[in-house]
Amino acid sequence: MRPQLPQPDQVIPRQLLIERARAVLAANDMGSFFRPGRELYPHQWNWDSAFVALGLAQVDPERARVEVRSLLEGQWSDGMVPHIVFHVPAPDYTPGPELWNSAACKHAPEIPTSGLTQPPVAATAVRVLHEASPDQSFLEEVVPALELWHEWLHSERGVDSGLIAIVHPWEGADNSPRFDRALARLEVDGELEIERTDRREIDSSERPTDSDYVRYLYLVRRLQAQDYRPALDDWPFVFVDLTFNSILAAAEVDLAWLWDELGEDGERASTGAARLTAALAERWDEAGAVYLEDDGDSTTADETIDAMFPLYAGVPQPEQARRLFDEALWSPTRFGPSPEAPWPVTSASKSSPAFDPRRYWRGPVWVNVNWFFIQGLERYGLQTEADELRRLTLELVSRSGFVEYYDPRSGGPLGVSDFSWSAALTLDLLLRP
Ligand code: 9WN
Repeated sequence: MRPQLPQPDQVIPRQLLIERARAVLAANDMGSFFRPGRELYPHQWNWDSAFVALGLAQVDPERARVEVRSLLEGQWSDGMVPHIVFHVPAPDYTPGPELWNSAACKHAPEIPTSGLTQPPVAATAVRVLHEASPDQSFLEEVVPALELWHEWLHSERGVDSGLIAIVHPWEGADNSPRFDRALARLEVDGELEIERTDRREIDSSERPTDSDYVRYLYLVRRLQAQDYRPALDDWPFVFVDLTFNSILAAAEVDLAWLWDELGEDGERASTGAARLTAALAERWDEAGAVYLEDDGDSTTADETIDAMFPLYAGVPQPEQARRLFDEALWSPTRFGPSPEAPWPVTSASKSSPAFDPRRYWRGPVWVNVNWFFIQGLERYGLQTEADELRRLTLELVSRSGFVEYYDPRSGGPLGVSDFSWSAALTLDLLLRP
């Protein structure tokens, strides 16, 4: 029997939802960039800005273009687009520019930035933007920069399988249980060296632990000593993140499409997409109906959404996509709706001992994650399934507002309130034809 799903009794009218989403974005607009949220995130984050540009494509494409330009202002000369760009001083955020000290690094731009990157959503955002509001000169301006970033990901972070690796949890879903084992292997001693501003306004039960933070900062210190360019064979945290790789695979297809719009050959990007897709396909696990990570068996203890992300990049065969939906994404014991936790998609499997429905990437529902899976399901023609996930996602934001993440049991708000990407992706879900 199907679990009892929340009924749309509290859904607010579509027009009002659009207005509320736009109001959240207006409040987070810092002029040249959007902060992710007022309480915690005063700077520009990489994939947050791409999501904002993607959502704004339908309502304010000019502002969306400004967002992409300002993100690319932080690009390093070797191609990396950093995970944070510090456009303005904001002493209330740690770790801030002084910890990263990008000025000391060979490839860094003038503007202070972090030394890591984040999932490359920007090419996808630029494609959505161009489809909504074509602007050839904007493409001429930004496509070469995106090309450089993607090339850098392959050359700097490529591993033997053809996939790419991340070198810090901040390049992915911070405290996801999928990083636990790799983080536990680090030989770290010492105390937390900074005051954590993240817990001033957000309850500590919703954020990463101190033990996680000690490890994050230990990695930053060591990276800094190497200009943030570690040799992968000599680095203690090399994680082949399927989420990152799936997002890159889809973004490569979008980048090739953008080159085509410019009348140029996007051969490198198409080849990159094909290589990633083929390597991801190798990770299919027939028994678990999901994809396996490098760092162990994703059907064991710490299974997370990572195991399903190749759906977004169109990696599964149609029959594998069907199984992935039935047996994992919508399974009441894994990521789907269940009587106790009716809101999908949980960021960690409910069967995982690490599942924690309130703590950040360890169980709560995220709007961006749902957005990725909606795109994936639609790609496979699983329209009823995509529509149901879209309906539940819209109902969640209607009930609880555009917050950072949601408790899958109650649908209640968690983390930062008035969170930019939750608002922006709602606009996309509601308005993109
Ligand atoms: C560290 C801004 C960012 C998101 C990340 C999310 C979180 C920062 C944090 O917030 O990361 O970069 O303080 O934990 O994990 O995905 O981009 O919204």
